[in-house]
Amino acid sequence: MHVINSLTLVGAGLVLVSASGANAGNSRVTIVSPGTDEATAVALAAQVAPSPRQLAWQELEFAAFAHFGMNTFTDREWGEGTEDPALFNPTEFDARQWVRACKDAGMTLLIVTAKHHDGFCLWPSAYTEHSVKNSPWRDGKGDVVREVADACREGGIQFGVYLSPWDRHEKTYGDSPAYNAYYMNQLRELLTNYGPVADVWMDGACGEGPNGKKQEYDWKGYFALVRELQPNATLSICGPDVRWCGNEAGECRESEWSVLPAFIGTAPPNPAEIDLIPIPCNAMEKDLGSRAVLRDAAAKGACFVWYPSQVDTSIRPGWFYHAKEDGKVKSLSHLLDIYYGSVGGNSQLLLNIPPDRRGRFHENDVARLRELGQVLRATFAKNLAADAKTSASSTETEHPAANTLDGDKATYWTPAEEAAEYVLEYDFHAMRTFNRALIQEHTPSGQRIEEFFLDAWDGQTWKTVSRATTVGYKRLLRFDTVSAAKVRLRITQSRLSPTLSEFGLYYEPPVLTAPAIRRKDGGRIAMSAQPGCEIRYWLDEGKRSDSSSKKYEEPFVAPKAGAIKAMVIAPDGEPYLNLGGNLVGSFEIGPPSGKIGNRAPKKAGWRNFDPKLPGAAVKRTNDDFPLSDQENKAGWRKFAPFCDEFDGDRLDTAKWWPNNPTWKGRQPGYFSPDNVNVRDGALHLTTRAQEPPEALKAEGYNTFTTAAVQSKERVRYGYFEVKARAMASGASSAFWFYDAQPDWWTEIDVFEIGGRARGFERKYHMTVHVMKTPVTKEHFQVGDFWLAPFDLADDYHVYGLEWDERELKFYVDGQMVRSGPNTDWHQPLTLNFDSETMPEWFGLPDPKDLPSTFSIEYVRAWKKSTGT
Ligand code: FUL
Ligand code: CA
Repeated sequence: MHVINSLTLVGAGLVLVSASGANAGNSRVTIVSPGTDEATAVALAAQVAPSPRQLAWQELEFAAFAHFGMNTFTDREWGEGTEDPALFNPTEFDARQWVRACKDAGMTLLIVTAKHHDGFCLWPSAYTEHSVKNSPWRDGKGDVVREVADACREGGIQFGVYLSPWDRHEKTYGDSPAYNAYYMNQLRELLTNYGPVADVWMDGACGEGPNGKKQEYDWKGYFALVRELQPNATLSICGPDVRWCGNEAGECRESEWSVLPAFIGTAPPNPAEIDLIPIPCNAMEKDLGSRAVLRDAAAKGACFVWYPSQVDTSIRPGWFYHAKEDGKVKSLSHLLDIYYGSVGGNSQLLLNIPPDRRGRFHENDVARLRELGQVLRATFAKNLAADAKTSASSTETEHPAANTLDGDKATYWTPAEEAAEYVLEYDFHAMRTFNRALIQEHTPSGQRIEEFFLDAWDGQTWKTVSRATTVGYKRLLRFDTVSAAKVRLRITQSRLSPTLSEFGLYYEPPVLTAPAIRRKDGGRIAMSAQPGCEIRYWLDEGKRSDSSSKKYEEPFVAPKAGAIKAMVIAPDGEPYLNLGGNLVGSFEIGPPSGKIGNRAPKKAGWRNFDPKLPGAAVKRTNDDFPLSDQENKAGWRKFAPFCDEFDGDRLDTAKWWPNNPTWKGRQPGYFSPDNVNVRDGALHLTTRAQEPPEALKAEGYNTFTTAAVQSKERVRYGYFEVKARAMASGASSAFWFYDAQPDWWTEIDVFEIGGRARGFERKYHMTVHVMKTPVTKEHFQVGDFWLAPFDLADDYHVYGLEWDERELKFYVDGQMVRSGPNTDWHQPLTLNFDSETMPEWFGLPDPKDLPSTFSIEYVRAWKKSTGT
């Protein structure tokens, strides 16, 4: 450790250093005179801090780049500058769609290429004819920059511009003063006409002008103008605020220092000018800020400056859109690697998404951004260490360790005195399971940590979970899942005293993906999926196929032709993150030839029973088991995620939606959340003679509002029992299960009751549907009804569904009324209660019967102890 107290005079720089050195007033530059020793150099570097502008920029964390322009239409990466403006003609330009996709991923800033190297301007610049104003797009009246700026503001993200200094179209390029004036005129347009600009991105590319002369860029003039017009904007890459990480592949350094030496061995700049001049630094150097680098620079004399890293990379191989790269969008795991390396490695991530010729982000990119955002949100939703009890090996009274858990970057821990090692302990007093950690330094005090360890207590000893070097603004750690009741952070190397503003532990759930299908040696077909998951597969030979799935157990001999498709099913309790994407894998065996499997006649095996209720009704002796199995012969165990006694005064929104999130109801009845109530120990779904919202009229909703409740989780197999009373009107009362995935949509309607619909008063309808499976779009259903000896709307009855891998059984008041073989219902489904208007089945409800209410006293679910 290197402590310096009070005043230290170092060459031209006069630096105040407190004992801990933690000081929010630190400046972003320090001048180090030649011959300064290593210890002094390190202490000086430890106190260099970001400017407020840099700090705000760093907190943006994740930014979007949109390379769009002439190259989009010529399928090139670098244009010549001779392209005809008439080529620029996006057909469905939609900047709001860009912003939505960025927000889905968690991005907070969007930078658009107002002008790339070809000189074509995406705004109608007054200084050139080479712009959108001479394109057919929006009859020459369009302005991409305006629409992007507006969409960003509307969407609540920041807006930035890329303005290439290199210009292959402009005639004055190469005639230095004239071109510099041209460039600054364009900057002035962009920075005065489009509202706040958060970042001005300048690239250093520089070619010869038409006169054969090399253009000398007037960086100082450009920067001064940006400061004048947009004082809060950061100047990136060639500018003094933000440094290029050194590659465009998204690769990150393990030790990323925000403080580095510049102007090594040359006359140091006036510190007051540091925000206005280019910072000489070889961004591609492997090591920019280690002690060795500081020492060598200090020996020659240098200037230590805060110059943080930005990782810029594209979601596709190119910066611009090329249809041939539609299949080359970076994978989710690759993007996560880049995210953790950059945002989690003391850099800002600037990820490029090239809009296509429509002027939209392509579907593949949009889907990937959404997935990325889903994973990040699922991971960082909850700091699992937030309620830990903290302690530290040493603490400065004003900066206790609890400051690292308060969610506030401005508050921090720092030790009372310097030591060889600092230990912070987080005790949860209960087991926590995690696989990600977050550590942040208080950068307004400088960047200090050089090495640290994260250890977890396994009950007997401390085990190191992860080790890393620098932290800076943010360090994210990834490691295999750990369960522990306490962890500790050991800082083993630091410049001056370390500071720590935030600490967090998180759990990233594994993502559910389609099974992998391959042919093994010997020709048999093998499949694999994540641990604990089940694989169901189908054989598909085109038109007719076997839509019922088989469970994959072991490699099997493949049929001669057709395709094999397989879907993954996660175990209950959703330890996997379902991104809603395609969970079906497929494998082509060869051209179809003949039939593979024939489905059994659909009704085969279904049977009705007539237990002559209510005389034979079963008496309840135990609430813990299904009414049909009061002695629990089958070994049922309550399955809490799908149980609800509805005893409170509101719907438990952790479990249920107060509507159907993907369907508004069967016209004319509209599912209104206002018609869902929990009171008097039951859930009530009401249908009313009431006009739905005006805006829905066009979609055919009128006259009636009805109600729906859907489970947030999905479930497969088990025993499901409700005690319910159908509504006394012609609107339906239904208890059903379904899920409509793009490839797989099945449904089990446990009951659909017509209540007071004429002729339906006693009919208890049970129907199972297959809407589509990965191999067939052919819809079929098997349905029937049981005629009750009572009106179903008169009283509460107990209805049950027993659903396992082999069979489906339906119960009323504890007695079986129907059963059938489970040929097709192996998909995890949502549980639903609803009331629909059924104009073609029950007829529209008679307004005299309304409002009417379908009430559910409880829903209980069980699983067999064996798991099914
Ligand atoms: C580079 C440019 O040459 C590329 O075309 C792209 O704009 C990238 C972000 O910067 O230097
Ligand atoms: Ca804090």
